[in-house]
Amino acid sequence: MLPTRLLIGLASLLFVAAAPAVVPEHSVENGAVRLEGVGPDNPILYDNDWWFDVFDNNYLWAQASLGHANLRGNIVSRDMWDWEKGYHYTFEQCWNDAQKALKLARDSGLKHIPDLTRGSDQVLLRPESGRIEDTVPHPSDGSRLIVAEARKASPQKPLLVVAGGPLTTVANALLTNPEIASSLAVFNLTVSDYGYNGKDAWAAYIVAKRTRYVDWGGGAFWDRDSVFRAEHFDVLPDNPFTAEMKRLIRSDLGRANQLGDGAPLVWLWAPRCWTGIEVRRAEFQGRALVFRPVPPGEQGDVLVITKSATDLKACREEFFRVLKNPAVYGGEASRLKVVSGLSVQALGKEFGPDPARVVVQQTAFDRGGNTSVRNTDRASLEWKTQGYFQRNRDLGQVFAAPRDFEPAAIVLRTGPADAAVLAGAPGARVFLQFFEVTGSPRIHDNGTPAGTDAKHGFSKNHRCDDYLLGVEYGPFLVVTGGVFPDLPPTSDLDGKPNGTSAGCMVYLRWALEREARLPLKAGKRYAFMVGFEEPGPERGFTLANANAAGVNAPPSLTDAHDRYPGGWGLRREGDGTLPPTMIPGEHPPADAAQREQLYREAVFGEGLLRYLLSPTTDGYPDVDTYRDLEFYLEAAAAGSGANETAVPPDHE
Ligand SMILES: [Ca+2]
Ligand SMILES: [Ca+2]
Ligand SMILES: [Ca+2]
Repeated sequence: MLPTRLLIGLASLLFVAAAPAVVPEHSVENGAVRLEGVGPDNPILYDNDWWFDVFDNNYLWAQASLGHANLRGNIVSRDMWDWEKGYHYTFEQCWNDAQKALKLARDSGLKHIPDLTRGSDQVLLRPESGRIEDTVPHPSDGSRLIVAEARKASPQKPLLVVAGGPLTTVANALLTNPEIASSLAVFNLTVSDYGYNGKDAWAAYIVAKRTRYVDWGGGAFWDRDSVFRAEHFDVLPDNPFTAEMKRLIRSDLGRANQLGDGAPLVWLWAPRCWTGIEVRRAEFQGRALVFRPVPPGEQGDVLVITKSATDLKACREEFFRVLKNPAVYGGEASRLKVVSGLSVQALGKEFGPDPARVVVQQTAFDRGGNTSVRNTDRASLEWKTQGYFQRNRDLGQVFAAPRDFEPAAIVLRTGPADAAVLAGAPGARVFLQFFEVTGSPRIHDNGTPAGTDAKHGFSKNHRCDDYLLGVEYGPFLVVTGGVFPDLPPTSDLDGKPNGTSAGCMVYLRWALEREARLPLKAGKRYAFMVGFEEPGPERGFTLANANAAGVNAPPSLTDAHDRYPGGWGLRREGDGTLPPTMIPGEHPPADAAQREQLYREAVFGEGLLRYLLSPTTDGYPDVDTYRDLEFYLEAAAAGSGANETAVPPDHE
């Protein structure tokens, strides 16, 4: 006889196996469909069979090129047409199609498009028993990529798989690793009865039953010429990537396929594209997957967006809003290079700048206060009763290049007060980013000129809410791989100051390997910025700086109070929302959607989204307009070693 505990275990296993699929949490707000935990910054995997019969990859890759999509991979799955007769197409035909599409995009200046990954090349066969768990899986690099990315995601912020081909690769991931189901949301246009992407119907059935699934059309297809016509594409700039789209829309295939498998993509960035949603039940019938209406009071499996609940004009507008943006094909975002090659070294409390190496410097610093860089993990974010989670922050500084040079290192200094080095900083990975700064700064007094009180900031002085307009920050280089040195923390693991100051006022040299150096031009303005690459508990440190925000003088960037008229301080906070959403209370709001919004605003965007978020002088509650970091920007010394001279620091 089996022990009771094992019997209970078996019973719960059986229950899990027989449980119906989870219908994605959804709502319709102001005529637009919303899915809980799904937004444009979720990680995305794109999975298709053919790459020149629809425009989906064009739209998604354009978003990736702009840095607006967290695209984690492109999977090629085989077109399963006529599989019963030995397959009509080979896997290699689909693979070659995808390779051609990728080359076309890259040749046309698009950046940040991940390489291709090989997905499934054979259908999943329905087992005799009809039970999903009896299906024999055929894992591939593609299904393993889905598993790996789903493990990094969460039920609150799932991995989105946008599929435009058979769902075989996704189904394999769910068969080999059923535990990823809750961190996944899958979108497809299946079109039964046994046509289009529904040819591996058993795989589609597995996905519909095992994870959150949204189907556009529910079995229907686009009407010819209904979203796009040839003349709509005239607004696009001319390059090989757009020429191919202009060709396709003039063909019978393009006129028939229209938005193809791309309905979920435009909706993700423009929710008004979908105006309504239906819960349906997925059933395997004969050899096809069908989406049945759910009788009142009974449970469904999947969400269906019907053609009549799709705003075709909104879909078209969103598509061209993105594809006509010249930045897609080589703008600011696509200039950004991310390379490794940073190392950070603690120099001690004394530092003698070497005049032969230092090209530009700012030596003044305030003797109190915490100006923090931090990247706190979600679970450890501090709640502020004013109504927000304390936001993660990168800090930086604008400077003017007095001559042509290649920066080889920047020396910065930890701050004077109790948050100088938090317990989670030593050993954490850090980055150094550079921007080109264009335009002419103008101070906006935020409606509080001299003689009135500031609206935010740590004092009521009128300067404390002033920010800068008229400048743009073009990111061009991120150097990763630095490790924060092993300085003694100034607080304990609970964030309580421990009364020590060995980590305060310590100089740190952020040095760039030769491959990570780029030339700067005399007379131009640039900025640098530092931060932690990954979030963690108690992950923060402060930077020494001089701040004239508390000076009761008229707004000016060049008066005697400004310690460095060549530039100003900068920050990047959370997802960049300004001003942040505030829902005051002793505790975070109970409403899950509100809480999620506050989390989203407090943490950095994923991947490149963070590095492409423009910095600003306008933070909350503090501004950097009148702040200058203590910094020493060093050029590579021609033919000399790295030894320091013993000149005392130039402090005033
Ligand atoms: Ca397809
Ligand atoms: Ca003001
Ligand atoms: Ca300044």
